Amino acid sequence: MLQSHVVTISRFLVDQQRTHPEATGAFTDLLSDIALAAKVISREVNQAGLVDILGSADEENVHGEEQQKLDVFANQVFIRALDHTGHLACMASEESEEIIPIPEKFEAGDYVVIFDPLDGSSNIDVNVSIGTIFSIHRKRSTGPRGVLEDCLQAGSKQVAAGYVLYGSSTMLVYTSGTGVHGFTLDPSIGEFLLSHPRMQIPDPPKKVYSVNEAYYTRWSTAQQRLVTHMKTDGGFGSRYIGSFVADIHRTLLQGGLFMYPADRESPKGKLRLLYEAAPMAMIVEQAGGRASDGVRNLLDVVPESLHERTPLYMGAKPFVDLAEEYLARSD
Ligand code: P6P
Repeated sequence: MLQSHVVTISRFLVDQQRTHPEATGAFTDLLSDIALAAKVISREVNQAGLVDILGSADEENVHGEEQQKLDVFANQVFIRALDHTGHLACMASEESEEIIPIPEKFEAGDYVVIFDPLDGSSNIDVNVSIGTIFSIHRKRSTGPRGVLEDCLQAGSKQVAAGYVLYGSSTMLVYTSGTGVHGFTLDPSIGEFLLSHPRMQIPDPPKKVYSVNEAYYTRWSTAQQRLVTHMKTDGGFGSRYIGSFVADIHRTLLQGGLFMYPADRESPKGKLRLLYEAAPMAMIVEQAGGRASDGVRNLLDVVPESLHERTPLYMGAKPFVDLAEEYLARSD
């Protein structure tokens, strides 16, 4: 029996569009296309153990990392769901060195979508939750189609941002600047249903830090002092899944502080600014939290290249403030 309060993502997007008289419907269509891609990827991810899609694709992505077949599949699904809609000026993906132009045979539009099609793919074979992350900007260049500069915008310029978490259930979480909204896929009807309206980091937040402590010896003294404080007199617990989308999703729901610091071997950390840090920073800030590179707000960072990395600290505001305070102390 259909409950009266059931709201599909399509219904939600149409209702949201009504609050913007100037809206043309392009954004609504774009989010609907992303939701479709998410359903297709979710189906494959959830069957990964059942069909011969496990294991690596014997190819390497732009970062020299062994490409899992699901990475390749998810990248293609995202591109094919969006490239013909007439809403995009161009795209960019973790799996593609250069920007992805809209084929000449298709009309181009005003939006730019930058995405990580399947983050955490090294977790696929051990059945740990993985995710898709997307960032949406408006085209800034004056030409007919998008160019690199349209992708190299500060996170504060994002029109919207979101992620899909392929976990015990598949969730799509997004913000377009008026709150964070979570939808859970009901596979029996193939619909994303509103399950987490207006997500807010709890206040008081749970005292949990989330970082890979295996790199402790590579950290700065200030970073070492921060984590030592949190695990001793700070009274924090620790949770680290090792899948960015899952770690951030938990942080949104419970509070805490997620960190991927710079270290001696990775002076900019591991995570990417454009399609990991910036979209999640918009979401976390819309949920009442903060996101920093350790020194300044992540949303203020202007990217210089598509795949640049950044240290990142995101979660409950008091804990990000604490991290910046410790990191500002000289060694
Ligand atoms: P580490 C997964 O490989 C990933 O890209 C993110 O999802 C995750 O947060 C991070 O790397 C984990 O990295 O160095 O702790 O294994």
